[in-house]
Amino acid sequence: MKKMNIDELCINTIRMLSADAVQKANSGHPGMPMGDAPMAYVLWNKFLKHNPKNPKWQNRDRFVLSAGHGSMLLYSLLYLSGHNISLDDIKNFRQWESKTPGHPEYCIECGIETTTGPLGQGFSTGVGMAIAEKYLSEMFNRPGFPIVDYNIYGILSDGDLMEGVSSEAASLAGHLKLGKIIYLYSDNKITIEGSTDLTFTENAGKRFEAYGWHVQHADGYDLKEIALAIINAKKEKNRPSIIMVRTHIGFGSPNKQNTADVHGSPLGEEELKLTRENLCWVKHRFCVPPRVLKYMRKAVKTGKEFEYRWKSLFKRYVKRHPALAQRWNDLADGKLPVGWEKLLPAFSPSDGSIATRSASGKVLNALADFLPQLIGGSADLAPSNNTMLKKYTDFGTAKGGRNIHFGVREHAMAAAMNGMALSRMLIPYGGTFLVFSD
Ligand SMILES: Cc1ncc(C[n+]2csc(CCOP(=O)(O)OP(=O)(O)O)c2C)c(N)n1
Ligand SMILES: [Mg+2]
Repeated sequence: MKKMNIDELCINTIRMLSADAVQKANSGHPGMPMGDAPMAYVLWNKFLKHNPKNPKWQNRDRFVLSAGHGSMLLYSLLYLSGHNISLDDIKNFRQWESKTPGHPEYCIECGIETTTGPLGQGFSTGVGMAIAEKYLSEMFNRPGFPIVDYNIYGILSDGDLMEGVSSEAASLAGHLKLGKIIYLYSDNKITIEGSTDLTFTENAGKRFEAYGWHVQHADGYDLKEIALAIINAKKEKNRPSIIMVRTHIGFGSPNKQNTADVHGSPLGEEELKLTRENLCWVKHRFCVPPRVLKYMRKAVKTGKEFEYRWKSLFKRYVKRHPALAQRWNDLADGKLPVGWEKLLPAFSPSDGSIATRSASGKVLNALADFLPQLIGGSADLAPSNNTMLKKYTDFGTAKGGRNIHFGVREHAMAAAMNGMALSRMLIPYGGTFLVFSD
């Protein structure tokens, strides 16, 4: 076998584990993991701050595979970095009740941050995760105590950028200056029906610039260039970042690379064999070289250290800011203040009729002072939906503001609320008129 350096070995392991699992299931998407393995590897190996042995650790970076059809990429990364996904789980890809369904399903115990598959949703859910990060950091961080400080990373595909919901969410994220977002877009110029020449010829980078994003370009096979772009994106605090990464779907497959054929069906026994030869991967099915496992499992050690350092910080925080620390624990445990239900206004038929939106507004305002985790707004209908928390300022303009002006962006609002709820600390709400769902 050709001598490969450790990076090549790890990347090819991800590629071939993904292609083998899809072949065994006789169903799935090998092309995206094969093309995107290098950028995903750089991100997970060099940047992602997570603890595989405690995937719930609150201050972890979030990773969203918005292109959920490429699920085998995520499962390979989770397995290799020591999360609760085994090689047997990978061999069970797409089987009934397996941990590795065709598209990732929310399972924080396994490190899966959100369900994805409907294109554009992961992108937009990530925007909600960034809103949560900003709100929580404004609530809890004090000088010398960055209790909340994490990035929201994501991998996107052409479909993610074409879906309308991501345009709404991108516009909102740019407006709100959600600088913690760092998305890598797999610009492979292929979708199911063929070349993007058929459907998608705009200058997406310029579009994101116009939304107020920080836009960079990188070659999907130049690991240094990808790493540098992520470093730059981390430095950018006031704009969300997108890195337009030129990739090749099905990289390594001699006859299917750069074709739509490799998007959504197994390579086939013959092409799988040729791909192994082409990548100098004359190894058995589901082969994970021990060196690769050892190298990538260093995430277990670094993950423990990340969390340990954060816990030490939190210990000092408890002493210095005991009330805030108590609030943190309550929010993290999902505890509501004792007797909160007594705060609810009572409505009686004898008081006359009241519109539900008006009753809703009274309830929200009665609870707001006691539930700092309550945050939300409306898609430009606050005066009508009564979503405004009257004593509070606007999210994004004043520190600690909690009235979110979603703008006329109902789809983004819905997805962003999911992202906020996934913090498992906040209780988001959003208002519009149900009839618009028609
Ligand atoms: C909302 C939504 N519509 C349609 C689909 C079906 N679908 C899955 S992948 C895909 C497009 C594939 O192209 P791309 O997003 O570029 O992914 P790649 O083939 O490059 O991996 C489509 C239309 C979907 N998953 N979600
Ligand atoms: Mg594509």
